[in-house]
Amino acid sequence: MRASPQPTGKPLLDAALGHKQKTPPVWIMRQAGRYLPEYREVRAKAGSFLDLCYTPTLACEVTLQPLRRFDLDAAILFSDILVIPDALGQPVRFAQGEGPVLEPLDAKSVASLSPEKALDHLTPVLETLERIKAALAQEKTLIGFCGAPWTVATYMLGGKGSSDQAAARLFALNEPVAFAALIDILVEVSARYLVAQLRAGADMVQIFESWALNLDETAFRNYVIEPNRRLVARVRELVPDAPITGFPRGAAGMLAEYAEKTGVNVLGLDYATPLAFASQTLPQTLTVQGNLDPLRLVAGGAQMESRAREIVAAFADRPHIFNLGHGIVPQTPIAHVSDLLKVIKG
Ligand code: 1CP
Repeated sequence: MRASPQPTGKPLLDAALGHKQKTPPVWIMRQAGRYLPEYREVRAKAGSFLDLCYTPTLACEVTLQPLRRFDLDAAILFSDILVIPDALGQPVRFAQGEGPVLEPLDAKSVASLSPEKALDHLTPVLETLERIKAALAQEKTLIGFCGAPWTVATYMLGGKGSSDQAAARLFALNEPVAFAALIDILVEVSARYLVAQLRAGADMVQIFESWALNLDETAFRNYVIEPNRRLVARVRELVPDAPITGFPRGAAGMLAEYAEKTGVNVLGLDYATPLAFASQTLPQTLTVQGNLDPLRLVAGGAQMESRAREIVAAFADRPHIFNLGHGIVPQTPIAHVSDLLKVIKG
């Protein structure tokens, strides 16, 4: 178990470092986004979604928007996990109302990715972090992030989001050499990217493994745990003690093994994770993050408030960061977010 450094005065970072807080600090996955009219306004004038990600003044502005409305304990860099394929020379475009579209890789095209130039392409994202850091109140935590190698690979191999990741799962089985080469590239580039984010002002970083679903235990160990373990280790070679959150969505019975083998400080729980299971199987010194169903926030009212209280009570014996169990959705009423924060913060 890692020794906890001294408290920093930033409640969310302190919870991540293992210091239990009186009330759980809160942030909301995808807290900048389409449920906010001020986001939609900036998004409309930015041009494409990636133009927004690569324009530091605008990306900084939308990062800070949710903190002006709500008493959140962290800002999360406004960007996307798919800037990595874009930076590797596999262009990404976001079709209106459709999500990401890429030209899928085959075994040969893996070799033509350009990891050496990737970080140059991401300079505007690092400038965004510097701007956010300069504008953010002292007690707020700044979170950087990337997608985990497997999750990013599912988009690079499938060319779009999918519910079963079949293209990537088959590629891994049929083309093991090219798959391993792709994962190696993603581990190294993502590690250098996270290190650059920490140096540009991020207090901590989150690895989004959004597609840890649909994998048997052997595949889970090979595609999820091992690359996440290598990514965490590589970041800490360059920034010792870097505070890192892992969010392996859908990990279910593999959660404890994921946390133990990767060495993350914080384990993000999706909303399907039963509270009693989490508190019984995860070590009490591990910080947990989560895990309200985003649709409970859409519906709001008494059901939302009682479930939020159950989550807080279930993790009262350990460091806990309150969050949703996946991203906030565009149809969420803004008033429900304020109601939720009142329940958590009293
Ligand atoms: O037009 C728009 O405004 C596009 C909507 C949008 C937004 C607001 C996309 C497209 N990405 C983002 C920002 C984003 N993406 C953030 C910003 C910081 C925040 O406020 O939280 C973050 C952290 C992400 C991360 C991300 N992108 C993930 C991991 C988290 C998760 O939700 O599981 C994933 C899977 C993506 C891919 C992606 N980008 C955008 C969409 C619609 C998707 C999902 C596509 C799919 O369902 O497969």
